[in-house]
Amino acid sequence: QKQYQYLLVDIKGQNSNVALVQLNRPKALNALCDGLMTELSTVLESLDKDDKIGCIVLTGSTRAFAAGADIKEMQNRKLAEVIGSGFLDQWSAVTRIKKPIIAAVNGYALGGGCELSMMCDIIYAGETAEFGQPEIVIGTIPGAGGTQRLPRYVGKSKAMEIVLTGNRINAKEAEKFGLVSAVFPPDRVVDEAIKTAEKIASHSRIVVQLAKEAVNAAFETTLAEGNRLEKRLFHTTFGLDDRKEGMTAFLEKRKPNFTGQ
Ligand code: CO8
Repeated sequence: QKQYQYLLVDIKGQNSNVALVQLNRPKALNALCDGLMTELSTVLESLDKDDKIGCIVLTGSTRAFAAGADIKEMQNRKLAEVIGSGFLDQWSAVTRIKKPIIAAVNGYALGGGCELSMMCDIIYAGETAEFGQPEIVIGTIPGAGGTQRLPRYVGKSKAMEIVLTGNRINAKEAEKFGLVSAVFPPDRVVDEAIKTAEKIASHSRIVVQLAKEAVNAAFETTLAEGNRLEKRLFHTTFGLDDRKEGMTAFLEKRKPNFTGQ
């Protein structure tokens, strides 16, 4: 296995087709420094290209998924410098990954940590997880989608409350508001995420990619445009061997053998 400074990367699942990426900067509660985010985007991009991998699980530690962007790194930055250097531009790499990413969140998911979890496609939480956008408390505002993705998950009033007060919400609340899709005991979250990832990885890779693209369009465009794109992507599946194989296997009452073609 390749060694990283801020990450642990492992291959999981009965068919070794799930990648588990663990943020590993325990001394700073996985604060997302430049080096960590650069490593993370490089690793995700290489997993995206790896034919053996069908789904990615992203997790942190029991204490923290990630406690935000690195405040030490930001403390003395000036306006011209952050604009000029495109400060934290590399974060958007996470949103360009074509394979599904499941965030398995234990402990703090704050600021950039909450935003990172929202860039993923599914969020599972441990019972002790806490989500929040506390940027306002330190004199700034969310900068990696917190003001844009959070309202799409939880609605305006709740998002405003979270962004304007800096208060944290717990896992149960996050589930109730629609931010996370399931809550598990802390020691089960990663395993449950891997189980779901294995299920996803058992489907056709290429069709999974089209499905992710279609659902994501729901957050980017109008209903009419989104439906038009969905229809075209649906039609596109008819150009794939895997579509024919899936339907044929169903009718022959056997398991499909997908090739990703
Ligand atoms: N950055 C740097 N270091 C951190 C961070 C952070 N975000 N969070 C915690 N740490 C460090 C602490 O400084 C401390 O280090 P040391 O031991 O050297 O003093 C260590 O981690 C442990 O932290 P605490 O002692 O504070 O642990 P507690 O259990 O007492 O508290 C908390 C845990 C509640 C999580 C607390 O650490 C905290 O409030 N952290 C800051 C949370 C926060 O404000 N996050 C938002 C940061 S701003 C942001 O994310 C902007 C995102 C913009 C993204 C833009 C992308 C384009």
